[in-house]
Amino acid sequence: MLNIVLFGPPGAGKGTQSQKLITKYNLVHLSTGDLLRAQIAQGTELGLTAKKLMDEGLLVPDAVVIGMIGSALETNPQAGGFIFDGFPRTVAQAESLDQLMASHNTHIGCMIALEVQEEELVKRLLERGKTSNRPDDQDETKIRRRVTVYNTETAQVAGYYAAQKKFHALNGIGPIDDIFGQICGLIDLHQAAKPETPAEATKEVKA
Ligand code: B4P
Repeated sequence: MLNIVLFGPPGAGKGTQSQKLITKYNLVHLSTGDLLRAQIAQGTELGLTAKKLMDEGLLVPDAVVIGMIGSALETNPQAGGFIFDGFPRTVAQAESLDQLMASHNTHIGCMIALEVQEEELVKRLLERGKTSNRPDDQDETKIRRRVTVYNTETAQVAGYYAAQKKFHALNGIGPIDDIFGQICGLIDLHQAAKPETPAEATKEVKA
């Protein structure tokens, strides 16, 4: 099973690359941003609470997003693997994801981080804001707050995966297809080097 965390600041290209990756590797795309926006669109209580925080560029509480990911894993029992986009965003979320993966007899294979500087992020998100109807994309102050939240609360998640030797960083600036090619190169190397599941790893050790 191939489980990948796609990481990076807001606007780094996570959603964009996820769309291409799910087709090539037949993965289920789990974007906490998309799941939260679906709750907002349905007008649920969770969505109403999340909207206030998201519109201000702040993180939604860990328990909310962890619960959503847990439910999404339950509803996709046949998945060949998952791409986690925008999750985990805190170390507490990363720890919970490891527990959830273990409870499904699988694990995170690798984290791929897209590195993009703040001015480029602001430019991309303001551009997207012209058509996305997302309040968090339409105001430069809010976009910069999201980048600050990333730097103060989320960036440390990279260290969590680096400690497990699962962290890889790529330059997220350049043509989308070139970046996609580099991500695929990393995934293919990872798949060639590692057994797919802990169960298979055990088999391999015994053989
Ligand atoms: P998300 O929905 O995750 O949104 P995002 O960080 O803006 O990234 P996204 O994937 O959409 O953009 P992409 O980089 O692909 O989060 C929104 C909010 O939800 C958060 O602020 C938070 O409030 C809440 N939230 C979500 N997950 C949470 C969690 N786990 N915990 C707590 N709160 C959570 O693309 C951006 C733009 O760049 C696009 O227009 C794209 O076309 C363009 N682009 C991409 N690649 C490019 C390239 N190579 N060159 C030029 N442009 C490019």
